[in-house]
Amino acid sequence: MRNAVEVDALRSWRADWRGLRVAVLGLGRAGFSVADTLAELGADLVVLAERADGDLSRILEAIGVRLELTDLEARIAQFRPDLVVVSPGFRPTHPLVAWAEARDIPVWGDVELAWRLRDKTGEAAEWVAVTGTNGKTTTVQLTAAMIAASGKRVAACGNIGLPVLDAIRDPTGFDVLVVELSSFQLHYLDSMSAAASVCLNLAGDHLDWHGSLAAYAAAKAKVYHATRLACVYNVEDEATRAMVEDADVVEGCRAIGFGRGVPGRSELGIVDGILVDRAFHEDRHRSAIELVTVEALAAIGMASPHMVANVLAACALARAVGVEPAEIRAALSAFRLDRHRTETIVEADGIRWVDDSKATNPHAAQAALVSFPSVVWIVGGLLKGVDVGELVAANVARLRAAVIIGVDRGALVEAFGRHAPELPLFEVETTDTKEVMPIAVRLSAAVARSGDTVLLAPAAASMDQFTDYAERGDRFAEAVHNMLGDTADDHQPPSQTPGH
Ligand code: UMA
Repeated sequence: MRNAVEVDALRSWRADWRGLRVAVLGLGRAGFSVADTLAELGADLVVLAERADGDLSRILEAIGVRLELTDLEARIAQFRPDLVVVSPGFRPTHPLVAWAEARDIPVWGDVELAWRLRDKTGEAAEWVAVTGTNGKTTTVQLTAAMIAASGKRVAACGNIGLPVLDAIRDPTGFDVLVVELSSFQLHYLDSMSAAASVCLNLAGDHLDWHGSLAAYAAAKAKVYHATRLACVYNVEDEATRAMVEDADVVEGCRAIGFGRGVPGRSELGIVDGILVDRAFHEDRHRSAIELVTVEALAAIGMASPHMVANVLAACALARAVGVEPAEIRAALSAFRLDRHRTETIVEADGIRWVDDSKATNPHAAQAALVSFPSVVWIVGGLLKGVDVGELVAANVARLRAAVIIGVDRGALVEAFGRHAPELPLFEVETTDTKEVMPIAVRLSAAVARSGDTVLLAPAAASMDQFTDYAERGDRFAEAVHNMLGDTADDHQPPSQTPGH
């Protein structure tokens, strides 16, 4: 057995992990990367999960790691771990997490473990850490593209899909990791000291997991802890500035603001349609340097207010780690947005069909809704304990009708009843995954008029009826094409809606 102090001293790939008794909670992407890494380091492991993917279970067996799927509380007690490493999906109130905490057994997330093992290839990569309620993935991709344009070896990892431990163990070796961090991962992360960090914005999300908005905000604020060079915050979101003010950072670390207005000193902003830097620039007291024009962003479908904010944040992070303005411009001119983010599926009979399935919370849905003047809104799914009343109230004027999908329809029906009693409202009651979108699309088509946008912006998670937001968006697009009677060959290629 090793005590908590001995476990805390394990801070390098070359530390002695052999024989350390570790219970790994969860066998998804994160849990597998943890088990595989610790097996390589010679730890004594058990993986505990309520459900597990068959392929991963077989690989685990092949590398000789024990997996338990039942009686988990009894198993963890029998095993008596020195350390618990938890997957992000486990809530802090989960009985296995509570069991460890009650016994002062350290509980780390997979990213905490990755931080401690980051020196695997000798010299550790710099970390650039990105969180926020919305825009994380796009900002991570933008930042990574800018850093790559400067000639450095860079990986985008974390919540974006590639576990950080996989990036650390990649034989290529990286100079910089741009790490997307969810509030779940941040909750279980304490040691990280990033070169540059950002919380893009803060709005209610994942309240069921965290228990309260205060707990969610506290998790997000941890992104700034011990940052070395630049804490980047959103000047238009007071909560993010307050997080930086309260953060305990390495001496000499700068606070850098970004916003869509004219920038003050140590800020990035916009002057006469040009994104400029008044932060990482010798003469910042008197002048700013040009990064890119809003017009150039419009050409790649990234001129909407929230996209411009993401670009500014990415520029701030990239500048913090030494990327030059010309390299930023080169990266942006080649950049393409991912699918399911205000993606125009097709325009037919004056009606535009738009997939923003990525809008898994009200804040993201709001960013999509403001882009269109007249909307038939397909909304709903798993609301995760978040209140949708404000979102409905703020958008009544732009709505032609609403089509409600998902399991949490009651809360939406109630919100529309209260804030938009006159609005035509349709409910899709089926629970059959294959049927939801065809019905929603038919209902939308019946009510949409020329000039309208039919917008899938659910403001909710997808797991009640779909595998993930990508499947939800794909089924929407398929249903639209089927209804319009076009064939796979004459589908318009996916594009982002330009200029909003
Ligand atoms: N499990 C339990 N009990 C629980 C929760 C999970 O037994 O209460 C087990 C499941 O049986 C399964 C495993 O844990 O074996 C799944 O773990 P997980 O839910 O933590 O998911 P992973 O596959 O490990 O993926 C995680 C992130 N998932 C979550 O945060 C829910 C992925 O983010 C991330 O890409 C991946 O690690 C690699 O870092 C996804 C996500 O939905 C994209 N993120 C949320 C979001 O973006 O809104 C936060």
